[in-house]
Amino acid sequence: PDNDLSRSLLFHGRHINPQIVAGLDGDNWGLDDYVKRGGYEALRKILSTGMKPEDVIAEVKASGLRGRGGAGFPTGLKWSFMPRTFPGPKYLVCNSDEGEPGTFKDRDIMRFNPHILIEGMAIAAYAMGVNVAYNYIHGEIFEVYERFEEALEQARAAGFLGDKILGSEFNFQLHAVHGYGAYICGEETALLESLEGKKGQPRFKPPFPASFGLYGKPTTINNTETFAAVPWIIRHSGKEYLEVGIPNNGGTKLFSISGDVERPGNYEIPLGTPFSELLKLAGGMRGGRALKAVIPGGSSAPVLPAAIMMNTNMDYDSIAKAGSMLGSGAVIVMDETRCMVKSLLRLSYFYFEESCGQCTPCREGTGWLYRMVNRIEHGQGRPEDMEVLDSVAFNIMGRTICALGDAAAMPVRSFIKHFRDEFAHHIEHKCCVVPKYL
Ligand code: L3W
Ligand code: SF4
Repeated sequence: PDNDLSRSLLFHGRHINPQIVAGLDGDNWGLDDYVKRGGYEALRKILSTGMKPEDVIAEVKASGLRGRGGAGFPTGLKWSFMPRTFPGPKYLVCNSDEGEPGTFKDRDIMRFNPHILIEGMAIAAYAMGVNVAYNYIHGEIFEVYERFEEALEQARAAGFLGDKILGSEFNFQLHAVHGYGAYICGEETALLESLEGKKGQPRFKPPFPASFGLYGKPTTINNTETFAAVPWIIRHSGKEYLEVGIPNNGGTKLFSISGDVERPGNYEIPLGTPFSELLKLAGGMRGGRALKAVIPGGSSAPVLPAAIMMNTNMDYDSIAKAGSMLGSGAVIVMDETRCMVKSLLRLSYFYFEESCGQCTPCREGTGWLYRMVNRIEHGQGRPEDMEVLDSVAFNIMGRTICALGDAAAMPVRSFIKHFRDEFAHHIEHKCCVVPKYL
């Protein structure tokens, strides 16, 4: 519910949206305010009580925290993949290369609460026996990069980063890296290539980064929001975090709501909250118009029609059951005036433009998809186009090095599945089904 702010774990106990944060930006993101809110207590707790690394991992496992970057992979399990003893360095990497259309949450964590990320990464490093980490920040986000650098300076000066942290034997260096602005650099192995100074192109998996990561060394990569959830889990407990959400979907999640709502922005809610409540938080549909469709988890997730969304809860399992993905939590809301062909055209162009070109099905297929949707939108569609579109999308899926191929194909298949009539209308009548006066 709108007034239950006690469950907001990441944003100082507030739901954040552009209206609320106006005027707050810059006031309370710094170290002193973070410490006043109980910040760095979790790190202090593990270092002063000598909590064992494996106990930290066990707590994260108990929390049910799942990766917030898109895949929803269990975080504690991922941490346990890191070899405990390894001759040579191991690395920790934060994926702040937020580039998924519709997603704008990680930049707000770094903008409004950067120390929560630093603390979360320090705890993760302690748990996995890592001494060096990097935060790879999307290349098109400038002021957030600068703020994070400032927060790093504050943390170093206060002894939360560096050698012998808080008088313990734990050494931890964290560096910010400004990325190159390519969507594909957010794919974890492309990000590693980019960090190494090479062209950001995905590697084959396996081997996974846990065994062959940065400079070929064991590496754990998590999303910004995933690390940011960790201090709360350690300060309270994994069990309490799990109980905030629902089984197998622990804690809160940030949802970036964009599109046809009254108050777009980031909202932090417990996993398992009905979509209808989230929509209410965002002020409802703009202008009182009817809801037509929702992309519930960033542009890579299949689109769902209103009737399904209004009966679905916002958690990994419910959204999967409804036929889509929670992904990174980017909720794109479309009202009755939106043309589904034009919407798909925008998405298809994005994937065509961002394909790194390594594999033929993705490099060529994204171009075919884009060009076909483009001609349908512009009144030159052919009767066989829908079948060809579906077949091209089907043939990309599962046949590429990274998930971008699937991400390009899934929206196409879901738009045609749920809004077939609109595509047929475009092809037959060479115009849009949505009345222009709406
Ligand atoms: C060791 C194993 N590690 C899996 C690790 C793996 C990775 C994580 C999840 O895609 C999704 C994608 C986008 N031994 C392992 C193992 N791992 N098995 O677990 O792996 P995976 O392959 O399921 O996913 P991924 O390649 O990380 C991510 C979707 O997210 N997406 C993209 C969002 C983009 C943003 C953004 O711009 N900020 O979030 C949105 O839905 O399509 O499906 O770490 O190494 N046996
Ligand atoms: Fe590059 Fe696309 Fe292949 Fe991914 S699927 S490696 S983006 S060509």
